[in-house]
Amino acid sequence: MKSIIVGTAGHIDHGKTALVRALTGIDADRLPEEKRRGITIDIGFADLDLGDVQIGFVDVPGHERFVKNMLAGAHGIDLVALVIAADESVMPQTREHFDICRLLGVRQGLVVITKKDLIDEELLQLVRAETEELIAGSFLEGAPILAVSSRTGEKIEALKNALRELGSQVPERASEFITRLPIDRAFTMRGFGAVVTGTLIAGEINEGDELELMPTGARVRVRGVQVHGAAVKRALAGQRTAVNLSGIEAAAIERGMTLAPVGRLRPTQIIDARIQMLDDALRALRSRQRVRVHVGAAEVLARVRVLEEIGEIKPGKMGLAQLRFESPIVGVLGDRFIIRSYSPQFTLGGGVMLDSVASKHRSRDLAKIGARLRNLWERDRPQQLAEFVAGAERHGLHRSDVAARTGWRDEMIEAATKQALVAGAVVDAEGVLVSTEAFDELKRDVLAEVAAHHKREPLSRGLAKEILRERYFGHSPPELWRAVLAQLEKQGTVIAEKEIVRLREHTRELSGIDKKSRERLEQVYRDAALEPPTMNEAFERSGLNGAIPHGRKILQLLIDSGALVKVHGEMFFHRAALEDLTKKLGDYASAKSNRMIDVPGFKELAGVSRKYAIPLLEYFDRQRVTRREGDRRVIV
Ligand SMILES: Nc1nc2c(ncn2[C@@H]2O[C@H](COP(=O)(O)OP(=O)(O)O)[C@@H](O)[C@H]2O)c(=O)[nH]1
Ligand SMILES: [Mg+2]
Repeated sequence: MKSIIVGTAGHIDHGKTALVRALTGIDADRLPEEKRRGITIDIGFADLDLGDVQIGFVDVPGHERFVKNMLAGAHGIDLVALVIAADESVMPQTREHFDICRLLGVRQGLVVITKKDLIDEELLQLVRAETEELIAGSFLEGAPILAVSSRTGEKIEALKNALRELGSQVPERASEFITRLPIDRAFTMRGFGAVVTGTLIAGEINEGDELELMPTGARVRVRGVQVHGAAVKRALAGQRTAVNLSGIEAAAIERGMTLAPVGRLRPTQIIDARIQMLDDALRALRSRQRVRVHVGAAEVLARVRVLEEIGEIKPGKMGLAQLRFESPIVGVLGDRFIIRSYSPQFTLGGGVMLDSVASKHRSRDLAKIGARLRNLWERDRPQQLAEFVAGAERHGLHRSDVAARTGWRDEMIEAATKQALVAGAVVDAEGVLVSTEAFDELKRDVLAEVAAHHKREPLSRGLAKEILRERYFGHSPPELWRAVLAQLEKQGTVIAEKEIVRLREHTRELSGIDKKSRERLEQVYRDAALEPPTMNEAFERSGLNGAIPHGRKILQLLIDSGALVKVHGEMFFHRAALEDLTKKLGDYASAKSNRMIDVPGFKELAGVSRKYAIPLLEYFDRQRVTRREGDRRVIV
């Protein structure tokens, strides 16, 4: 069994609500005011079981003042029933609703000419002709046009058959998208608490699910689910769904909010989109213009920034624009929306969301942005993913960032990522996706920076990692920095030590004077043997005391080359002295059966005072030459 949503559309008083009643027996006008005035003000619902096809009807108001409400119901429909009264034929809202359906990307439907009982065959032919003219060249061209009477019931059965037939052709809703229920009603039901309703446009909702109410992010739990007025364990995409929620008051929920899985969607106030203007839009879309945007069941005000060189999108034209919303919305790549003028209100056009988590663009980047956005629109999923990643430049994207922009399920993201990786468009930097281009650039910059450092300071061992990280990765995730460094190391171009990075080929070249200084400094330590001077004394003795920073670098060179060993703090020993002592310890041990030595014994053996004996012993412990046991050491 298949569930589809059928939306009515058409001018006021053309018999939409009467038609739904004739088909289903349900009066979709549920508000007392609607009943009193005999007009539809808000969207209403009814359902019809046609055996293999279950239809959820969304009946919309035709009055021009309530287009806003019409829009809250018109998104997410599978089929439109465009209703035209035989006695009035095509009227302004017939056109406006039909335009809206086209802009929302509705792909299938039929035309119902109502009130057949009021006119003769000749007039009916005229209405048919006008109808055909209206739908020529649109998705409805060639669709069934049925003349019926809701009053007499004439041709209502034929209409049901046509709906069943069309319904069976409606493609299954794609399963690779995360659950989304744009909310069109929220109310309190005594004994149950908060209930919301909407068209489940993707995914499924199960009893017991934990969901998130967007854009506020409030956590809610599903206490119960109803589809077509009956309790079910699970609602599926394409069904009119009522959800009983716990953890929230109905008063905190508004039409236009969206129920979604926890942590997947992201509230946003800037989107990039492709806009299609209506041929008869009263004016062009211009930058800084304030508009009403209807997305899902929501209506939000926004400022326009046209992303085209000419600075506007003329009636009948298509173009790119950024919308900056006055309050947060949620949406993903491919979501459709309608744009209406602020005041007086009329429909200007519609759009498709491309980047739903966009940032402001610089004018000089327009060409680049345009190319990117067009790719988002035209390409396949791996390329779309690569395009999002490229747009994130040196920041890269986590998979969750991709999810927020696309609404794809994890499996879809994984599949697209794999293909983008194989194509070489993106790099997986320890979980962060970054474009191959940005990754290579980062590597080049790091290399250049390290090389420049070596040039500036030939005696320095390398550049502090922290400086590099801050300079190039200050605003990107830490994974990216680690991945770039790891890659450079793997390629063998750089060597990363504890805190510094250097080029592999970097050798510190010494001037003639420096070479002499190094020899003298080494000699000072060699001569001092097991009683080395303090660092400053050593600099003094080797004539380096006038240039201490320089002396330190030379000292570091001696340490790096292994000539000097740091034993404790600023206490350095010449390696030869340590090797001699190690040998002496070995001889001492072989002469003793228990291989033990205490501090006085060690002082005597080494011929040093306690000041040197303790650091030396601790050094030997660390080197596992000795092992401490109480006051004494075992010579290992
Ligand atoms: N004679 C006749 N009147 C109809 C028919 N369908 C609807 N009407 C009447 O037209 C008026 C408007 O109908 P309604 O369904 O409320 O129109 P809506 O505004 O498009 O929902 C009501 O008075 C209906 O009784 C029909 O097939 N024949
Ligand atoms: Mg109505």
